[in-house]
Amino acid sequence: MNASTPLSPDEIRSLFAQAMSRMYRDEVPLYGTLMELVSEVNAATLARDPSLAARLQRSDALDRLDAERHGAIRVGTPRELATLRRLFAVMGMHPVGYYDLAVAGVPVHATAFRPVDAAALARNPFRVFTSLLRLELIEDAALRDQAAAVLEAREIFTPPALALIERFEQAGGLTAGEAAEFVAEALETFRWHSEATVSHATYQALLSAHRLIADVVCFRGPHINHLTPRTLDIDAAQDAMQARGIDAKAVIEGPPRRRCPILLRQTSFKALQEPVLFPAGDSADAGTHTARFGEIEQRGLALTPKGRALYDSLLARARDAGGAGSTGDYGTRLATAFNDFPDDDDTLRREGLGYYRYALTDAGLADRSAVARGSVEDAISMGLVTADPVVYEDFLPVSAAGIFQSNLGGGEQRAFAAQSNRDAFEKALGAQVHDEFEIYARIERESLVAVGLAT
Ligand code: OOG
Ligand code: NI
Repeated sequence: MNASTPLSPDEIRSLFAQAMSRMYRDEVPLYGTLMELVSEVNAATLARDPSLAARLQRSDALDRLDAERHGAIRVGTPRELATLRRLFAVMGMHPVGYYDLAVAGVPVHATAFRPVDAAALARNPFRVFTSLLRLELIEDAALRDQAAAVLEAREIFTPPALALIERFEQAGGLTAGEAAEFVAEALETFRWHSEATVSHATYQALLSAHRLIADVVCFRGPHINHLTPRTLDIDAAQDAMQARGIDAKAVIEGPPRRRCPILLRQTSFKALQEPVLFPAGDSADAGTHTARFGEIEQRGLALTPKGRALYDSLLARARDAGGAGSTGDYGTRLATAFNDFPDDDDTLRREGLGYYRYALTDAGLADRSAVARGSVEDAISMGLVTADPVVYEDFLPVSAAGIFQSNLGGGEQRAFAAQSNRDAFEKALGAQVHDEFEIYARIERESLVAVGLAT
């Protein structure tokens, strides 16, 4: 390759994801333990279930499995969010979905930066859940103004990172040398800083307004707060975490264990209490901050709007039933509620509850005209075509709120009455977020076209 040939955004994303993983492993050694544990559980799961291995291979998910993870950051201003959008675009990551966490007591709204097309996802699906603080939810006006002033004064990107973003936008790509520099410079934005930018008193005041506000406002940058590998068996991984004495969250967020996994199940280990120095004149005050944690997740079928509506209603049923006079623990209620969600791929597909990706079998490859003669169902029943679940690449607001809550350390629970404000979020972002359902529907449709069952 010529030194001036641009590297693809997919390649830059892979380099960045690797660099981020190395950095976080150095910063939070328990993350390294988690990665080992997940890779052992995945190897055992695949050895036990060759059909799962074959299915993942068909849908391009096997090769990416070990590299697969998501991270999360929280920023404070529209300018920071808009610049992150441009930074992630260099790596082929685009904003998908709008998540309002205020209803769950967390004063942020968010999107996920991730690759959107099937080829890019197969290469490396690295995603970053990115939240924007809603300062307007701080009630105390003086404190709100102080927080805004602190945020306005900081610059979370290095000058070379900003220059390389512009270079990418003008040239339409970065050379290998530029990409390497970009990755190193971009990493600086996500690094942990053990020195706060405000006094201990200001930190405390922001902390009591909301712990998350202190986390966003008091540091030089939006430190990556977790990096999550993908496990094929989250129950086994949760047991393994507990067996190693890792302080795991009690409840796995999301749907219950099923034969056909849907959406996303997640669990985390509790946030670390880390030493921080707060500036105090010529010296510094010692204190601590609780922000960073570890998380693992299992991903399943991407649901259609119909499937998602069913999911939301069953989850609400399990959660609401926790009130007075309810019977059973949460796990039992969840399992009971989800008895009403079909749990075999044929039914899920035929009832239009999830998205599937179609591929020709050897027999189908040998006789493509036979495929085109009948319906999708015919082609499947004749063994000419397979239908495999499209993997859910996004997040779940209720789960995200649970993860936030369990890691804020203060056990606080309060709902903000604020309206969800997608328009304000998109204005800050400087773009509209992609619709996740459209992306999944397109992946399904393209696979039908490729096998000759749609035009
Ligand atoms: C993000 C929490 C959301 C997930 O996996 O749902 C998230 C945060 O704590 O900043 O990462
Ligand atoms: Ni997460």
